Amino acid sequence: MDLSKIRNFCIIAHIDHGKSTLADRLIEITHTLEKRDMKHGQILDTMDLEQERGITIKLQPVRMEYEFSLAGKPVEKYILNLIDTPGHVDFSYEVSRSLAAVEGAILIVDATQGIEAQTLSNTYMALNHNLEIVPVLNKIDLPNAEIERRMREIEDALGIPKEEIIPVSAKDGTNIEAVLKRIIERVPPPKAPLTDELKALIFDSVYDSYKGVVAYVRLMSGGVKTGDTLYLLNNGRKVEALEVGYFKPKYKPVDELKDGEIGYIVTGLKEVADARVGDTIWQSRGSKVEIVNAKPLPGYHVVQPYVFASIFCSDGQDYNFLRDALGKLKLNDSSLSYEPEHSSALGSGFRCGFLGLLHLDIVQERLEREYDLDLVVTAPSVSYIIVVHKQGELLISSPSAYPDPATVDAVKEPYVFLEILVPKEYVGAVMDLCQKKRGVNTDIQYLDQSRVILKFDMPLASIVIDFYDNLKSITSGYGSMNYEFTGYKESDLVKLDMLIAGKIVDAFSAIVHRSEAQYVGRDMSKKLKKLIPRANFEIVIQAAIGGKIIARESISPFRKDVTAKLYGGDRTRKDKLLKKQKAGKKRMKMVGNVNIPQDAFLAVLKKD
Ligand SMILES: Nc1nc2c(ncn2[C@@H]2O[C@H](COP(=O)(O)OP(=O)(O)O)[C@@H](O)[C@H]2O)c(=O)[nH]1
Ligand SMILES: [Mg+2]
Repeated sequence: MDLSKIRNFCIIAHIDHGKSTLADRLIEITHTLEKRDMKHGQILDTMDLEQERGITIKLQPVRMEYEFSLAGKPVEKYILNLIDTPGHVDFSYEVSRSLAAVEGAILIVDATQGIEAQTLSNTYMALNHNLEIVPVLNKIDLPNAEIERRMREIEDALGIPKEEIIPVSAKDGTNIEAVLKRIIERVPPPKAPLTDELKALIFDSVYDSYKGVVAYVRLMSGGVKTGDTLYLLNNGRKVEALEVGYFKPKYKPVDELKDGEIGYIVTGLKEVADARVGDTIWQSRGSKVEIVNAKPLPGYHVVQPYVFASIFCSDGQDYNFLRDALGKLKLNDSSLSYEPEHSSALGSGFRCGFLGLLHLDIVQERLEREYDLDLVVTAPSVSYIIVVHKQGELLISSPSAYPDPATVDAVKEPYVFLEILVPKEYVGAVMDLCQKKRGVNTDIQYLDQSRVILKFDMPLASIVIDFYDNLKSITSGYGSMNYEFTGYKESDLVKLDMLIAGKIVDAFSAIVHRSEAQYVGRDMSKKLKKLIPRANFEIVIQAAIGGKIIARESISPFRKDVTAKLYGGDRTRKDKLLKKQKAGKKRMKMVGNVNIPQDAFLAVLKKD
């Protein structure tokens, strides 16, 4: 294949600015799919969940062909490989992996919204990868589109000359052809390879129930044919290419994929973890290089989950179903982690790790819908590093793993670089919110005359619950944010225990900042007081840090017998009431001599 006829690019933008819709138009105009095959909008959002929620979760490649006459040359056929990406911060790993597989990026900005937090972070990422950026201003059909103003904004904030920005409407198709032409003109073709070896970068790896593990690859050098014997350089495995092909956007088998192209290889492997993203698929080809000397491509850093929650089945459902369902989800989602956990209150379940709150939400929804499970999911928290006296560091993802406080020298928590974009009149409110959440402001920049970029050094724990909703509400919906994990930092954190009738109830333990412990302890005590039924003795509820009580509530005993009111003869009524009480008891947990209803656990622990 003539490399000069190939263009590889991705589409990046803040969420909802129109990436998937623009991809639809490009697919149409190049006749990659016919109109009748485009049953719905955002055709590259292939999962049901993506369609229903109108968001892109996974990257999705598609190959298009387009005839064009470049700079007065005769009309020639170009191969265009596009990768659509998700806009939400939880899935920025999908974006960074896509960027490493291409030479250019269409950067979309919504003409009604302007630059938002992910616009900035995505642009920086694309520039870091030395990609040619094709700027597009979308939604110009809307009456509130501010074309002039937004173009100036892009010029000022991103340094992209106004004349280069292509105004389009992805919805009604205005100016789409101009985008295609610009890509062919500006995005460089793949570089000529420096070696004869086959080197293919795995930028995604998915599990298909018919094909097994399919590696999505960018061929950096060399080609690959069906039936070839190949090697994975990082894990040393030998695989056979059972099928190779490209994306239309469905799998389209071909005999051979060539140098510079984007396509897929069916590997015969059973788990996506075996064809890990970032690994290099290799073959010596015409070169004399032997596998021991072969150099893998740079690949990707491995992402770690930082947000954790426990998942349990609700009453009467089988734990084994949940285990199998998680196993199947994990086949296609290598960033999901889980390990078994037992809670005295909620039974057997799993402690699961996620990339963020939306990821957690989506996993929960997929488990419930695709596997028909009814789940209890606990409120999310983060992981901590505990420095244990004379023993070193311990990474824990659940407060129940917190060691004896007497042995703890220090506790570290995950921090993020948080970037918030707001109209300037909201700066004060955002500063207040972030300071309350232990954030430290590190920078303030004006994006233009009316909008400001605020940067913070922020504990991740402060933004995992409610933060985004708070930000939206204090900024009348105008604030947008992006964050990036920066590392673990020592903080004054303590383990807060809840005691009921003198006994610690594990499920209620939490790791909190010392300055917040009193407030959280009081709040929990009050909540539990409302939720735990009276007994014929006083029930004391306490919050404690390492044995020191910091909050206390008590539930006074009742004196009356419940059945006392039911005077005399009516035996059946009395029986009914006793039966009802018994049924109620089933969903109680005994803690010492106190019955705690399951509902109390749920009310305190449950997410939402
Ligand atoms: N009016 C109008 N709406 C658009 C245009 N492009 C996209 N949209 C709408 O904006 C929303 C988000 O689009 P989508 O392509 O899913 O955005 P993505 O998150 O960047 O992929 C959808 O409701 C689209 O129908 C456009 O040019 N004009
Ligand atoms: Mg999308």
